[in-house]
Amino acid sequence: MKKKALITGITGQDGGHLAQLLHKKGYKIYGIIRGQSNPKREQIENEFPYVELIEADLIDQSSLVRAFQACKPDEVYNLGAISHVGYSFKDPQITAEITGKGVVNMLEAIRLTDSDNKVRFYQASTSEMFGGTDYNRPKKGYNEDSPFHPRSPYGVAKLYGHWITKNYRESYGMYALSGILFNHEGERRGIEFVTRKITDGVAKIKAGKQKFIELGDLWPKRDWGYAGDYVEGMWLMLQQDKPKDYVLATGEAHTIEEFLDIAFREVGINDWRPYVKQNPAFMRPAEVDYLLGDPSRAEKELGWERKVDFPGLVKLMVQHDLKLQLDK
Ligand code: NAP
Ligand code: F7E
Repeated sequence: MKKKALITGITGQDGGHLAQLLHKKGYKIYGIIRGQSNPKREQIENEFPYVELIEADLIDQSSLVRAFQACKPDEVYNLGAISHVGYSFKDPQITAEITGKGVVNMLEAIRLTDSDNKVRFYQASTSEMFGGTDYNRPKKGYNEDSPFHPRSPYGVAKLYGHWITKNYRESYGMYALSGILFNHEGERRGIEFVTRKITDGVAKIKAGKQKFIELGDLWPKRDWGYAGDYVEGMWLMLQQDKPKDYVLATGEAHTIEEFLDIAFREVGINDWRPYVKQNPAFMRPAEVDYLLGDPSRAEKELGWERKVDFPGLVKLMVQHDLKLQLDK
């Protein structure tokens, strides 16, 4: 019998990588897609013909119950969210509804439909929950026991999702866990995130289609890994005997300036400064200065390892975006 997986956020970056991974592993895959006429439906149907799409929405509990009844999954990956930190300041209430309350809607839908208590549930938690606890950061980076101090409506909503997942595990004995993932990027990353905005801009500048890139603050540090490596970690977490939360990170933090250095050099430009303008529109009411993760537990207990390093990630993204420009 094929194992069945249900993925929310199938149209997003991680949803795509995870669908590819689970397909290779022989899973039957269901993906939740929202909206009357989601513009990404056609793209998903073409790219992942093996994924069966189910219409549902994280803010509509009854649609989730119907989805679970329809596919009866063994594993559930809850990747759906308003995931853009900057946007969450503009629409904090919808962020709370989807990114926060959406998680309890999923857990309740499982409780109502899974009478044998067999479903394994993965919640997409985030390093943004650590946010402003830099003063408290262990030398090796944040780990599963570090204190939380979210700095955005997104981080606050994710913290609710994190604790309600733990609460359902402790209250009902559900196999429910959270992966606390640090930033992960790649060729499927949305254009609204800083890494892809830079690599897309660099490719367009190289192709003569754009003159400069407008960015916000350039000094924040992030622990950036490759999304393809991180979905492997998600899957490994759900294969363990007992549900437990894990941090996935690279253990290295870099500034946006360092990202710019490598990205521009990849197209032969040694000084990016003439090509980058700062625009306060891309700055946030509260910034997270420095995120560094310690993935020791995942490495030791799951045997997880990241394969793509920081320069490799930047180059992979620039090369992908250059190819897109050449193909146009
Ligand atoms: P993403 O590309 O922004 O994808 C988000 C997905 O959520 C999209 O498929 C979107 O569907 C879906 N969604 C939004 N609102 C929904 C709703 N009401 N009902 C159902 N689905 C809805 O995010 P990602 O980078 O793949 O990240 C996956 C998850 O990991 C997210 O929960 C994110 O917060 C979390 N996370 C990401 C990172 C990272 O660095 N990427 C790190 C830590 C945690 P539409 O196409 O319909 O909008
Ligand atoms: O910002 C700065 C920005 O939006 C990174 C999400 O996947 O990872 C992601 O959240 C940094 C911040 O990612 C621009 O202020 C400067 O300091 O690419 P980002 P994020 O906020 O780290 C976490 C782990 C998640 O969980 C989230 O879902 O870059 N920055 N200039 C900019 N950021 C953007 N987006 N655009 C700019 O122009």
